[in-house]
Amino acid sequence: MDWKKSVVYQIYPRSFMDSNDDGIGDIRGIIKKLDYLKLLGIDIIWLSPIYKSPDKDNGYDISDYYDISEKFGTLDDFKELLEEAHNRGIKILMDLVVNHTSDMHPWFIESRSSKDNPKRDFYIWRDGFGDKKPTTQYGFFNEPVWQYDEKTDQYYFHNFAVEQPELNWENEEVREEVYKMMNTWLDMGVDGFRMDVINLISKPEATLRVDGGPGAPCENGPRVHEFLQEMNKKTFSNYNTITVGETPGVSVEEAKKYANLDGSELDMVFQFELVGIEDKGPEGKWHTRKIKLSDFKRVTNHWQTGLHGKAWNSLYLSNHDQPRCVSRFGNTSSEFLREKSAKMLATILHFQQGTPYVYQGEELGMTNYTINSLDDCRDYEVFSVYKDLVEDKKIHTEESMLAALNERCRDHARTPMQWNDDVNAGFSKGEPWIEVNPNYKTINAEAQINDENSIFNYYKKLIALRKELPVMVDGNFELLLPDSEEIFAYTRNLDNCKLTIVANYTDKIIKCDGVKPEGEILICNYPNPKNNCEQLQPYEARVFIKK
Ligand code: TEU
Ligand code: CA
Repeated sequence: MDWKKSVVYQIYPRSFMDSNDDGIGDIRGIIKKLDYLKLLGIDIIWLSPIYKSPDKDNGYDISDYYDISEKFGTLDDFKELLEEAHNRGIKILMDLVVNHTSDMHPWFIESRSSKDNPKRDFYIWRDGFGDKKPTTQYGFFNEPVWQYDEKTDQYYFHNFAVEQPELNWENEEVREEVYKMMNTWLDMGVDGFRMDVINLISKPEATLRVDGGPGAPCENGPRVHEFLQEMNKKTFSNYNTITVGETPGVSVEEAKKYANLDGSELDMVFQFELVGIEDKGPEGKWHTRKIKLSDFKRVTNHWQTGLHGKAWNSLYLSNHDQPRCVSRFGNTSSEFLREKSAKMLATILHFQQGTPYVYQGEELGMTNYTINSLDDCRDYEVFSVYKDLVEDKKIHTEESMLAALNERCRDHARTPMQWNDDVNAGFSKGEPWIEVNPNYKTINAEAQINDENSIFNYYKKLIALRKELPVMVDGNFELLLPDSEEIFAYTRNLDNCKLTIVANYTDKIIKCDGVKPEGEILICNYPNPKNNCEQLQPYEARVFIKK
């Protein structure tokens, strides 16, 4: 399948479109909006999880891999969505969450019932170290990774919520169950998978040791490539699919194995180096520091040149776990700068080599909302992190934590899609499960679709250009002015075609004599740009093409 020319659009179903006014987005809502996505020009939809789930982590805790959550609809609704999408030439990727299940999954209910239950070994159980946990390790939501279970006097392992126990991939029966489930969805016509934390499935010994010591993170464990090659052979290589692995902590060297162009594992992976640049120290990602442009470019360059000709990049600045990219990397201090910086960011991203991902609302320049207190938040992570950093470890005060939440909380991405200026932004007539960003009166799809200068129509152009210009897909990448804290510039070259991408990353008018672009203007986020780079307007992005 031609995923190298494709653009993926991520839908977070509970916040996309509500068809029955219960305040929760659903599958029939997505069907209603397929023409909108067709208009934007995307090729593939990635659906965040829609399976049965107690929703401790918004569907990333699955209790039945074979059925659809009643909140989102029925299996028949899903089959209709598949058909309607396919009729429009749009593919659908399901979210595959198989590092862990819900604690309400029948396997776990059985597993915890007794030490000799046949499903005991489906999960990871260990004795304590004396009366302490096997290790003192903390997981992704700032909670201890070992949870005591009184019934059998042992601990089970979880990197995420307590209600997300981790599957034991060493057990062949577990792997076979997962492959069987994947093939069921592939047989139904699903076009592939986005694989949740797929590089955590093989746990290194140092993670699971029982000595009360610190433990170790379980990224890229010893058997992960063996497991993925096995999965590849037994499932998706027998179909025409697209696969993308979510791989926190992956390095360029590891990514070359996961996303090797030889097709032995996955088509591509999400790296976290870029979105995590500043996430150092005991507060992790919970800070208010901004990323330095030179760092941003260094990481981009590392991945662009590192994978070129060897593996394939996924390009993203936002998803359901990240704050809104225009708020984080752009400028929302005025309507004008929001529009310019949103288009500038899109330009920088879409001209790189890889498959671009557009997260719902990004194409409208949707922004973070204001969090005034914990009551405004819905995400499990907020409450566990607050307890750890504010109450237990006192690394944050209430105020500094609130400031960090306003920068980094995952709920920023999860407020409802802004369709129009009607009640609840046209998302639902009922009370939405999470508040609508009040700026929907000005920022909404309806206002942008018919405005030829809108962010929406700018994305539409970028998406269309990828299909027209082989240099966007296959050209090499060369970073210009690596040390500049004002300008993001690079070239792409293929055969005799050259693109020069130049962007002003500041809110000021600047001079840019260090770049001598060749050819004609291809696209720009300001009207009537000059055919040189001598002066750039705030957040101006110009792309030149020489054929
Ligand atoms: O995310 C895993 C992940 O590594 C992070 O993006 C994580 O959400 C973040 O670091 C927390 O601070 C995936 C899903 O995308 C996320 O929504 C789930 O909560 C998580 O796995 C567990 O399934
Ligand atoms: Ca609904």
